[in-house]
This record gives sequence, structure tokens and C-alpha cells, in this order.
Amino acid sequence: MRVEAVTDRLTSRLTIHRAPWLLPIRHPPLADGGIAVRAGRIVDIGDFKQVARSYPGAEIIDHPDAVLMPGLINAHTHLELSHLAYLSQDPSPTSFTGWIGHMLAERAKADADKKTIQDAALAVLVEQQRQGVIAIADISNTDLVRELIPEFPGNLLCLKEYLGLRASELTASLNSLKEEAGYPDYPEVYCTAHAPYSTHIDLLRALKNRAIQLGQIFSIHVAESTAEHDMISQGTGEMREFLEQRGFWESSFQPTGSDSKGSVSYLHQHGLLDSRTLCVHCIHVTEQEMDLLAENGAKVCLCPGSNRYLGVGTAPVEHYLRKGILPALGTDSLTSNPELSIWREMRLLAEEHPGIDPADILRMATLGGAEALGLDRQLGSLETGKAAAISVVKLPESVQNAFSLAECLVYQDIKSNSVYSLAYPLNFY
Ligand code: MCF
Ligand code: FE
Repeated sequence: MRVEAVTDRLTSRLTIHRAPWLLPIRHPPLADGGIAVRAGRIVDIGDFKQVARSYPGAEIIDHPDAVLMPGLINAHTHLELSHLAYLSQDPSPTSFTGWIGHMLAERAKADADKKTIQDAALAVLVEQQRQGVIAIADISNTDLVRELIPEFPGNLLCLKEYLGLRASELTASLNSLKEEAGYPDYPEVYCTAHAPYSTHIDLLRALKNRAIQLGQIFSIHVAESTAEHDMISQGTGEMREFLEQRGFWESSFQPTGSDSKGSVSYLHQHGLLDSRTLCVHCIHVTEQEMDLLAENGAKVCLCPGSNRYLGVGTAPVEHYLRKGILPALGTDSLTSNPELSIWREMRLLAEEHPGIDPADILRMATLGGAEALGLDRQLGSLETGKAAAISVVKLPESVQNAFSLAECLVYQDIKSNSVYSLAYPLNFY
């Protein structure tokens, strides 16, 4: 990927980018379109000839055989696990808890040093950027990925993960949470929870309250496996046994008490669902739980590649769309997904849900992600006033109309060598 020099940002010169196709996302695709950009912002977008007429003397940059579209958003990953990529080269695990146990054991065994972890994470970060990803939500247990923020020209949101179900560990966790630096000194320090099955309810509440106070998103793994569902609804099953065997079980844990009430109901019962709660996975959810998500404006992030590898099922995407929820897409980490590519996530989703309009899948990878990360005032679509975080994607000649454009972007095996980012340094916390 070449990164355009940002001279116009300093000189406030106006540049018009012209391409045979524009994919604005919140408006229909446009043939022979133009985007006027000044100081890293979109100042106009529309039919090329009209835009050019409005700005005589502007520099015109042509992008033949390409579509201009918003940068992609990867709404869920764990870059800190990248050095364990060999795990997802193995055949899929036979159980969800088996994968967690194996992953934790391999991470401990590898006992990787800072350089190994950061080198592997940086390699993934560079590849994400090359594929046209402009914002990432990363979940890590350490500060190692946060130190890489200056290396990424887009938004790398680093969320520090807390977990621990036992009441006996609670005081220590709550104390370290109080000591975390926050806004305004370190606006990038976000703290978040792993999952309802691994995090004490008081810790979940404290994390969510901190996020509310700081105006930050709160991301959590939700309704990913049947093992999780059985524990949250009935307090039984594979997950409970796994936690008991490891001495992590908490006898005061209160399940929802009804098989139709899983993790989404649990979060709602405890007041943890709002428009800044990002529920990752959301596979095992009932119709009523989808309504709860929609009513509370909660965000959903789907990770089809990780779900396929872990064999946990597929999310009810058609239902989400029908209820007015536009999910985001995430790759998860290289320990549960053999390839980290939002292009591939789109393709897997399309293959698994052939009834979904490819245009909706593109909306998920862009606007859905921007909304999930609270960055939709700047990113997620090509609109006047938003950041000029534009990806130029090379197209095969066959694209004749808007539908085949969306189809081609979703199904084509797009590699980084066909994406070119008009990347402007962004910092929108
Ligand atoms: O999203 C996947 C599967 N579900 C749960 N956890 C993880 C995933 N990818 C990485 N993880 C991490 C999680 O953040 O695995 C650890 C946590 O730190 C295992 S759970 C103690
Ligand atoms: Fe994850």
C-alpha cells in the first residue's frame, strides 16, 4: 500500500479524486464520481463533472479501474496473541473450553518476550493497514499493543481486558481498575471485560461505569458458545466444569434461571446494555434478546472466521438486519482465525448467508464498525465533513452496475496489492 503524502493538509489545497465508481455507503454507488478533499476532510462528493465544476483549478487525481470506498473497520481483534498464530493452523478444537485451555497453556508455555509479542502484533497491524483498515478495536491484557499506537496511521483503540469470576479476587481487580490512568491524561486507556462467564458481576459493573464516566465504548465477548449459554442461563454444563476444574468457579454466581435467557439477558438484567456496549459474537441469542439489543441501541460485532474455526455456530445476521441492527465485523485473533482480513470476513459471511444483500455486508465492514467504535462522525462512510479515510480498490473490468460492484467487492479475493489507501493521519478519540 502506498500512503499518499499529506501536503494538501498543510497547504489547504483542494484535491478531487476521480474514479469510475464511488461507494459512499450511506448513499447509492455512483458511476464516474468525484470526491473533493481538503485538509484531510471530504468537502464534496458526487458526480465528477459537477464536483469539478464547483472547484475550478483544483488538482484532479484519477483512479482508473478502481472504486473509492471508506476505509474498513476491524471492530474486534487481539493483536497481542499474534505470536501464537500457529494455533489456528491446527484442526478446529473439539470443544470451546478445550480451545481456551489450550490457548492459555500455549501462551504460558511460549512465555514470549516483549519484542516477540510486539513484532508479531506489528506485522499484523501493517497488513491490516495494507488491506485498507482504518480503525481497529484491540483487546489485550498488557500495554504492549498500546505502545504500537504511533505506528498505525488510523485509529487503534486499545482496550485493556479485565476478568476474574471469583469474589475473592474482586477487591484486587477493583483496586487496579481505580489505578488505571484515564482521560484526560491518557485518553487511549480503555478498560473492558472479557465475558459474562469469566468476569464477576461487580467487576462488570465497575468496568461499565468507568467506561460511561469516560464516554468510552465497553466491549465484551457475548453469547459465543453453547457452553457459555448453559452456564449463564442454568449455571451448568461444560463451562462450569471447566471453571471448577481450574479453581475459577464462583459459587455465588447467579444464572438467569431460564433457558431462553442467555448472556444478552444477563447483561440487560444488570443494566449493562447501552449504545456504547459492544457485544462481540452474539451467536446464541433469542428473538427477545435481539429486541433487547435493538431497544438499547447496543452494538453487535460478528466474527465469522473465528466462529467457523472454533465451531461455535453462525450468528443470526438476517434477523439483526431485519431488527435494524447493523453489526460490525471483527477478525478476532490469529489464535482462533487462520487469516486476519476483513475482506475474508465479508466473504465468509456472504457464503454463509447467501440471502443477504452484498451492499449490507459492505455497510457492516465500514459504517457498522464505525458506529460500534463510536467513530461514525469521522469514519464509516464517504460524506461531506467526514475524514478522507478513503480506500482505492482495483476492480476487474467486468463491473457494470451497482449490484455487481458490491458483489465483486464482497466475493473477490481482495489482497493488499489491490488496495491503495488515501490515508491521512487520524486521531479521533
Ligand atoms: O473471541 C475469542 C474467543 N472467545 C474468548 N476469548 C478470546 C477470543 N480470542 C481471544 N480470546 C482471549 C480473551 O481475550 O482468550 C483469553 C482472554 O484473554 C481466554 S479466556 C481466559
Ligand atoms: Fe475475541
